[in-house]
Amino acid sequence: MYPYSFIQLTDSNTFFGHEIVLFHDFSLASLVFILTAVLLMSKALKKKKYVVLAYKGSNMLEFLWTFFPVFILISIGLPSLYLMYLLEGSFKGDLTFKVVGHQWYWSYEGGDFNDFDMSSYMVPSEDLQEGQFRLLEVDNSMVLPYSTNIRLMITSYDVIHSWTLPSLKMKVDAVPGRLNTMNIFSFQPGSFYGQCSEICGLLHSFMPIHVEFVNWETFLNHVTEESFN
Ligand SMILES: [Cu+2]
Repeated sequence: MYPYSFIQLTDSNTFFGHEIVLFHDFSLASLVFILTAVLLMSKALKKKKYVVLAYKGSNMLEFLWTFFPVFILISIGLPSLYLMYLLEGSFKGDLTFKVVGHQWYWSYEGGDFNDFDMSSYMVPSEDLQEGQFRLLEVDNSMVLPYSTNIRLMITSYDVIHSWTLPSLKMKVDAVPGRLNTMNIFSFQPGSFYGQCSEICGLLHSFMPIHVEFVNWETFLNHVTEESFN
């Protein structure tokens, strides 16, 4: 069990996910530091003990109270820019899959091995088997090989949806008439769940995402042997 998963961000299973979590922790630490400093200062000022009656100015003090905020802003801004470029960049990778959002299900297309186009609907609560997650299980989950760079192309058929996997730190808007790309990578096998994250209508809450990361052998068997609708 991962003890902090319940109060912290979920464990990231991808490289840039670690960077995102680090950045989140660092920003939060900076925020707490600033908040504490401001609170202490306002508390100290309220006591009237520190009111300066005749203040002649100090270049050193002015330098410090300019330098420290600028330093904090730069130390937050630089990693933020770095992350932005890291996440924006998409490359061809070893496999390409297309994700299409519909009202209200996802469909996955791929042409690397055999052309397939499968729809992925939520399993209704009454059909759930023991151990399955309510509102998260789908009939056809996306099966991908782990430790492989995969390019996803995300678009929508009708309205804006958002393809989201918190455990992989992925969130890409599916916009009709536009093809968004993002690379997906997991360094371990596993089962990851997500939900549409853009209010898209009546059944918005009932179009979950389920991605299974398996080894290449299982993946090839899945892609070549099964017949997709
Ligand atoms: Cu949606």
